[in-house]
Amino acid sequence: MGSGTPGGGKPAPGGPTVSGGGTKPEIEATAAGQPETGGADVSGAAGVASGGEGAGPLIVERAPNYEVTGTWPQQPVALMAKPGQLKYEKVVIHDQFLAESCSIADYDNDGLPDVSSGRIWYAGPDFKAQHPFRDGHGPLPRNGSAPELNTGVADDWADYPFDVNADGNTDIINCAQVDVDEVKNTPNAIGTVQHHSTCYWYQNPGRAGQSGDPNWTPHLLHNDVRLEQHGLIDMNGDGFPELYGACKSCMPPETKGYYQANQKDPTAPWSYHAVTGHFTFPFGGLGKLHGEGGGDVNGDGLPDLLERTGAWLQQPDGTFNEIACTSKNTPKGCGFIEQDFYDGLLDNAGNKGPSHMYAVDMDLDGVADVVAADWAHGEGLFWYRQDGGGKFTKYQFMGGANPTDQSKWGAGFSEPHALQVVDMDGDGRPDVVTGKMRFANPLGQGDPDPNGTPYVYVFKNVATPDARTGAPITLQPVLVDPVGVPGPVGSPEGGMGIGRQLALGHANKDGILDICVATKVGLAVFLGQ
Ligand SMILES: [Ca+2]
Ligand SMILES: [Ca+2]
Ligand SMILES: [Ca+2]
Ligand SMILES: [Ca+2]
Repeated sequence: MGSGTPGGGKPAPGGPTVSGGGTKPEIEATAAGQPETGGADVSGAAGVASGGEGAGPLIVERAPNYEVTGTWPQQPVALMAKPGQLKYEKVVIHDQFLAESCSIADYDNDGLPDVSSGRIWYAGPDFKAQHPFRDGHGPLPRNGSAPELNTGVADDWADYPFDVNADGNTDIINCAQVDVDEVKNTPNAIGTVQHHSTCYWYQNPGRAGQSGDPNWTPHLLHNDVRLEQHGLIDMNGDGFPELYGACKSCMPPETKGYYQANQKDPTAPWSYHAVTGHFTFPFGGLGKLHGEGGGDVNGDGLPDLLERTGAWLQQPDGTFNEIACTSKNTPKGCGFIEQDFYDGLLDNAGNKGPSHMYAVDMDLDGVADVVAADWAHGEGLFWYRQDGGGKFTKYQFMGGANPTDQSKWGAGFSEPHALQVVDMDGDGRPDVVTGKMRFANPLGQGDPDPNGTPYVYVFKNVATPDARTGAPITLQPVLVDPVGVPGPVGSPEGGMGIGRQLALGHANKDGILDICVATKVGLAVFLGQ
């Protein structure tokens, strides 16, 4: 084990100070990852915020939500989820490299979901009308040449829709890339490119204020947000999401954890809560780390943090510790389940790890399992079945792009740099959505099969045991893109692939879950049928 081994790290000094700590979330024990079925008429779905001092939870009316994610299955959704066939209609919005992430929400409150990506939101239902809402950059180079290590890096590595200030207008949380000097390196700047390692939330002025597409007011969320995967997760169960990531210069420095808003002052910066011990950031201190996520691993109703070396268990008072668990809650109050949730092989840099990680009950036995790729720039998809005592058995469900693996698993690609776990077809069983990120690194950086087809797949969770591995379930690949005779790789017809983050939700109002990807190939929505 290299640097970053928690055993060699320090406990998070002081422990996270979770305001409103001890607020135990009420989490339904229904199939995790399944979209909340909120009824079709809950526009204005209420979020619950702990606001008043000692006054109990404050009900806040937030804008309706159209996205779903495996790290925050309790979030209310504006539409009742309906079963689908895992067949998709592909809508290519554009074919440029403008961003590596997208989001689904109704930004103009006309009742029709829209899509945002980078500095622009695209109005539904056809996503043709473009509405810039911030500075940023135009098209970036994406032919795989070496300089693209710096020039081919978008200022949108993750974005999320959320009505941060509870005014009924959905805002956009945007996290930039982690370490490239954007002033020197990012071409086609439009105004100010969002500074590396920052997350901002952009305040939606509302429909009347959107006329002429003025820039939305930016509010700095935090200026030190590293690691290549982020996601929303409600760590304290108050209905307001936290954002997971890693901080380089917070105190203590070089840890993985999460960022939390002050709901009483929504424009204030978010505070960082270190969860893990110290990790030596790779490449002389860069934040190019991989693999983070979360979910309720030990079934106490409190979300826990996942990263490549194990699961960090949130304690009832909101703190974390690195006392290793030998079995469930043994010793009492233990906070760390040591388990490599990646290939565990040494890498010189220490940046290796999975992509987005989830604690979801995959085999519906009542115990949360973990889903993780082996290496975001490599090959192999896995889930880890947890027994009742916090021990994990690792099951593969896809390998690499070579013919032998393709034949064995029914699919094969490298670089699953973004991943989601959600019940996509409404059968109550959580499915896995991922694909290949084209040119996650430019050529010559050691990424396998760099010119391979950038696929998008849903892995359908079926109750049949997997004869190949002995797993109690099978994750069957269902090809989303490209279907039919593919066009040239690098064009939308050759496959969109996935970006740094993918979004699942309702891009139209038929209730069947859709997929949004923003990649070096372009921006597309896959409408579930
Ligand atoms: Ca709309
Ligand atoms: Ca708002
Ligand atoms: Ca929260
Ligand atoms: Ca399970």
